[in-house]
Amino acid sequence: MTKNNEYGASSIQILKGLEAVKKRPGMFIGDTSVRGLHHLIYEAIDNSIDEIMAGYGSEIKLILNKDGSATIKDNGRGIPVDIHPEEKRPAVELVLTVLHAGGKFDNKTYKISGGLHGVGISVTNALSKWLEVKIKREGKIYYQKYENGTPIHELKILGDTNETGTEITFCPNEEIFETIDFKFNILEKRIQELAFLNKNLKVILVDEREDKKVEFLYEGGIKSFVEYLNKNKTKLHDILYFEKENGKLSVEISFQYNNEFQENIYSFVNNINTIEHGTHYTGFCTALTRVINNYIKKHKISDIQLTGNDVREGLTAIISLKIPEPQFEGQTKTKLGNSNVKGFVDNATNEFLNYYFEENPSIAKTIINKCINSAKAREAARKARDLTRRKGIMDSLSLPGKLADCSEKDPTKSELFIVEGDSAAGTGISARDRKFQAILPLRGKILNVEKARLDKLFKNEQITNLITAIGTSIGEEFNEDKLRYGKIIILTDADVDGSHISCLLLTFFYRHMRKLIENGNVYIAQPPLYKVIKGKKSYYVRNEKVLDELIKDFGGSNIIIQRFKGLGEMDANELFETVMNKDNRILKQITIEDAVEAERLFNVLMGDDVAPRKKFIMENAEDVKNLDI
Ligand code: 0RA
Repeated sequence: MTKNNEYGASSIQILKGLEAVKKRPGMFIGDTSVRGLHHLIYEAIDNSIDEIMAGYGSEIKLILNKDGSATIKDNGRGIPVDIHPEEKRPAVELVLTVLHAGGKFDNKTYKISGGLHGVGISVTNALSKWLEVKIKREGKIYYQKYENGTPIHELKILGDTNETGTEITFCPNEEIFETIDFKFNILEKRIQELAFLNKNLKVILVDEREDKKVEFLYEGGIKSFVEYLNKNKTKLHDILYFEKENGKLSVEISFQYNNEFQENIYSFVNNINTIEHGTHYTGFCTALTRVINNYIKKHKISDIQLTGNDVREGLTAIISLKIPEPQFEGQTKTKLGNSNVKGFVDNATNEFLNYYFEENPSIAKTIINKCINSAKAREAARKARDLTRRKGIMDSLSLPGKLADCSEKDPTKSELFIVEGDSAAGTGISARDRKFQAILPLRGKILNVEKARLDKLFKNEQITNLITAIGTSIGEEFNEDKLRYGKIIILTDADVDGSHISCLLLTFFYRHMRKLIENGNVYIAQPPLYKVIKGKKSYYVRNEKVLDELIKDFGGSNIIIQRFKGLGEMDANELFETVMNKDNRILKQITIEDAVEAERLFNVLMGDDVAPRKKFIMENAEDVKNLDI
């Protein structure tokens, strides 16, 4: 075998099963919703990343075409086209039709990205109505087309070229997916993440449907990622970075403390966000706590013993591990289980931090002061919580006086509306079904928990009302079994102030009752902006676009348009019809697709700049995917 095809077709292991993919797509790509749909693109991109990270090529272009198809193009070596000796078919055809073939090419290095399911490009092919592959390699342009995963002609040569690379265009099968509409925002976020995780990789996303284009390239890699996450924050020192490799495993870690109170550590394995962390995260955290405690003792700074929570407060970090055979565990299969990783990352962190602290005593001191302050604040929070508990505020027997509770005690059947303003809450109380709907009024803005420590939270009446009504408590004491309402529905005016209140509440849930968001308990009601009355019929309208369409449809005559400036302008019947009646209300369920996005979002939402916040709310209020009608 010649040098340039030493990884060629003969090393492909053959596993049949595209039929299985079509029959049970969920097994291979998770689901057939928006998430699974985008997975088709990730599988293709992952192959290109492997090629580029192996040192061949420099950029990936993702194009969303006008006809609904997507193109993934790289300037790597091109998928091999030589004929497999046993199968008697070109390698590319096997890559595209045989399950897992792509990953088995190269046994010298390992396939690192792989995607969450790591199933290969043949899965994308199996779930596409059609797919075209174009390969530039060894002076020629090769081309083949597939329908429903099967080639419709042999690999042909289209002409000559002096370039190399792979281009795959596919159209998802609409009989398999709930939707085949690729979302620019989802893809943008993912390719930016990939650009952070793979330094110097250039990724371009072009949306031909809307004439939009973005491009990412980070020379700093995960250092740039930390810089991005800490962008609007007060940083305590320059970004730290180290990497270590032992032949099999390789880890890169970058981190920086800010003056806030949240832990923002994101861990990745083979470019996949491990939301539930695992052994790489544990290795890092264990070493961090130990090195800091040892330094405090060695330099006789204090006799305090810091906990993991103390040293992670205000810490923004990215942990990126590459490992040949990751084992994923946990509820969402995003927790790394490989036990040898813990010691490896612990050693690497230990080595770096000890050295760094000895070389940079002033930064060591800054970090240690921050951690000691966290420990003191944690103690103050504990005292405040004990005091609150002693006074009985957190006790479910003493529900807040403002809460109009429902009679239903089964949380799976009950709902809590958190309503902006006393007057709207009053209307809500008359409108609701008191059997299963409870109302908690909120007056004005609530505390911005992003900027407050726990001790302050427990002293704030609005917040303690919320905590007691919901029943679960917060933070370390959070207990989801004590949840009093299965649906927690935020109901605010459809204006900027209302959006702001929603954001503050979401921040609160995100930071202190995250499980409720993860479990899908939190919703935002979508009150209408207008009521359009024509004759005896009336229609509620939630955005200007729909209003315009209605006025088109009705010819503009003999109609009455009533605009609701706030919830307060609706009567009980209107409120019932639009946000409380299960038959026709619209609720947006809040989900944490991914913690990185949530973090970015909360920075956008909680920043001083109103414009991006407003834009987000407007965009998401129209998101019909998550509507609960
Ligand atoms: C296996 C071997 C070689 C390249 C690739 C796979 C490859 C796959 C994809 C998928 C998308 N883009 C890709 N680029 C490359 C190298 C074979 C050789 O030249 O020796």
